Amino acid sequence: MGQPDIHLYTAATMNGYKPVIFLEEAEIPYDLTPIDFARKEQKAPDYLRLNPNGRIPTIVDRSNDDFAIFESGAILWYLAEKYGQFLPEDPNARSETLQWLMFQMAGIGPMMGQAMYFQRIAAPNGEENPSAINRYVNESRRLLEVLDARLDGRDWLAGDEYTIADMATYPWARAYIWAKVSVDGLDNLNAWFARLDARPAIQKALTIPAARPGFWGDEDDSAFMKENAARFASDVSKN
Ligand SMILES: N[C@@H](CCC(=O)N[C@@H](CS)C(=O)NCC(=O)O)C(=O)O
Repeated sequence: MGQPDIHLYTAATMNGYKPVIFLEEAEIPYDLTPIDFARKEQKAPDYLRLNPNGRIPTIVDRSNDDFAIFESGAILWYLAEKYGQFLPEDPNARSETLQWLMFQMAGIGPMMGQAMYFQRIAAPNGEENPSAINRYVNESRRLLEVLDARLDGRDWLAGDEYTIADMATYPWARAYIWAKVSVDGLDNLNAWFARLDARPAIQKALTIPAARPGFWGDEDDSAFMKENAARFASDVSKN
């Protein structure tokens, strides 16, 4: 057997899990290079040629002249088109999928990312910023309420099927414990979490390239929190 078409560069983070979820759900063969942030592998010149933003994830499609794709939303979109899965054909359902994908990329991800940063990295490293914490936690909660309202009477975010919008949104929204954002009273959202938690492909994907149970609140996170904050200590001191 030759090499698989798709080569994935990723790490065990919310954005990093997204392409893994697609590839596992669609049962597409792929191989993987784990990127080690502690060694700054995401900033290495060879990697920056693939991903000018110096972040993960990235895929390279060997069957398409080693075409490289960065930005996790664009990666999911590319894979969905290449394999004809998880992106509806119907124009309106397709547009809805892309609307909710953009909502995740531009809203849920950045806001919950900042909520995490100020509480899980800046504060333990001696930078307390209550007004930033309030702003990002409140905005994250508001966005999760938008998801909850959208999921009223529906199983999935777009059209009537499971799509790349669900795949993109799940790792971020599901990490509400790690972001210290409450989902109390958001019954539709919690039911959607339960539907996705139960999928074998998701369970597998969340262990690749490594499991991070602290993100989902499945373990005492104090050791994980300390280790995570220490990895970013030098970035904080540069601010
Ligand atoms: N908008 C980008 C964000 C990617 C991103 O922020 N990745 C983080 C991990 S979730 C990363 O690579 N962090 C390492 C760094 O900032 O150096 C995407 O969705 O792909």
